[in-house]
Amino acid sequence: MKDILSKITKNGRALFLAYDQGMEHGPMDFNEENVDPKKILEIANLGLFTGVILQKGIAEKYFFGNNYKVPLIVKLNGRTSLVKDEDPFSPQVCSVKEALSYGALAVGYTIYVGSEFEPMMIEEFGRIEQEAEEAGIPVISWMYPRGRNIKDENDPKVVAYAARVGLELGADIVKVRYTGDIVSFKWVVQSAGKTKVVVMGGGKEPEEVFLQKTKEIMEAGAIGLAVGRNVWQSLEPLVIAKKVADIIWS
Ligand code: FBP
Repeated sequence: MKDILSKITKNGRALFLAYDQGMEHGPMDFNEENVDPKKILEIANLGLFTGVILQKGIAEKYFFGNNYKVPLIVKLNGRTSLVKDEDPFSPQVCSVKEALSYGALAVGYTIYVGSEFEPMMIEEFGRIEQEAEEAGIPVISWMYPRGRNIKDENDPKVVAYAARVGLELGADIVKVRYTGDIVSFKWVVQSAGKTKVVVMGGGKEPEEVFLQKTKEIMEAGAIGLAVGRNVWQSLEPLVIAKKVADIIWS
């Protein structure tokens, strides 16, 4: 397991640019500019990011063969927001082998912890974890408590449980939601043990709120962020990315 994360971290810290929202939310997240994957890859490639997260289609059609220096992380499962099921399931749409063929240096997978389909996702993740281990690449699991059994997705107890499940299942990094305060988030990080923690960005917030949150997340012991909308929905994506990077690597 030595140094398995070194290709998608810098000095043990991470800043990933997430761009799988076109699948998860649809183009309503985008404007004329950021609807174009090429524009996002230009942002991701300017040196501040330690990874860009894409679904397979964009990895194949925009990343592959274009000599981008930013490490590619391929998201292996996905779903749309058009399905309004209370208990979500996110099926695998890409194999580890296919992700590697596009140049992936890591793979990601969402588990909706607490969903009635949790067992299927855990099983699928187990297989992916094994294949990634054989290929020598890290696995990031999006650990999202969701479904009828989850009363509050932000409940620190539930987020800590989700982070712990990531450790139990062998994830190298878990991506979780910030619980809103340093004390409760420290417990989330502790619960993840040797599995590293990154935090999802969420919907666009005022810059100062987002930067303050970033400081707290780092103070609590996370290794960084996997952020999308708060960067590429900004009028100046590189300016906010630089501010976030300065906090992460301070
Ligand atoms: P954002 O920073 O834009 O929130 O992206 C993080 C992310 O995890 C994406 O990878 C994913 O598409 C999205 O959030 C899923 O969010 P949700 O399921 O909460 O709508």
